[in-house]
Amino acid sequence: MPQLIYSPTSPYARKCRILVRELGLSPAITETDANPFGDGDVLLRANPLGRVPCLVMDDGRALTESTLIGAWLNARAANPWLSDWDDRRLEALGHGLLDLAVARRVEMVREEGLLCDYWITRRERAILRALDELEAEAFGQGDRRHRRDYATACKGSRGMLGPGCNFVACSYLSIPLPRHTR
Ligand SMILES: N[C@@H](CCC(=O)N[C@@H](CS)C(=O)NCC(=O)O)C(=O)O
Repeated sequence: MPQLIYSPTSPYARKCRILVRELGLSPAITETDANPFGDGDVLLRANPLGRVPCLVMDDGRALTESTLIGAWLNARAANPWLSDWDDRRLEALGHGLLDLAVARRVEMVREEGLLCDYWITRRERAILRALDELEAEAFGQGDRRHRRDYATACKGSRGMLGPGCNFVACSYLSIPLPRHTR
């Protein structure tokens, strides 16, 4: 049976785990919890990159990118989600947003004197630009709704990979950071 190696704190893994459930594939995929920073055998044997998520297929070969895993899961579903070029465009934007959100978090949880304002501010500016664009596309130019409304709109667009990815990115961005960060 295919095995999805994940960590509960990884938003990339969360994307894949949501898809497993939404696509009705839970009975056909086993899930194994592995902290990537523990460098455990199970993960390193499956993925030389040492990252989660990682999906080990029946023949033992592994898929090591969440977008690829998502496409693989979708291809196996009885009722696959829409994934045309426009949806893939939105998914790529959401995936980039997730990369920025994770990079910002990594910067912000460094010890006090190691925080780098340049990188944090650079990530934040890009996150805000991406959210502005996604919101303008969803609601129309000039419609200044609350950020939460965009996450809710994405959640409402079930059945499409792009909004699904953007929903996970928005939820990850709303997680509070530790106290010593700004
Ligand atoms: N591009 C990869 C990113 C995966 C990724 O960076 N996962 C993080 C957890 S959120 C990880 O495993 N980090 C461990 C490391 O970088 O050593 C994907 O989309 O799956």
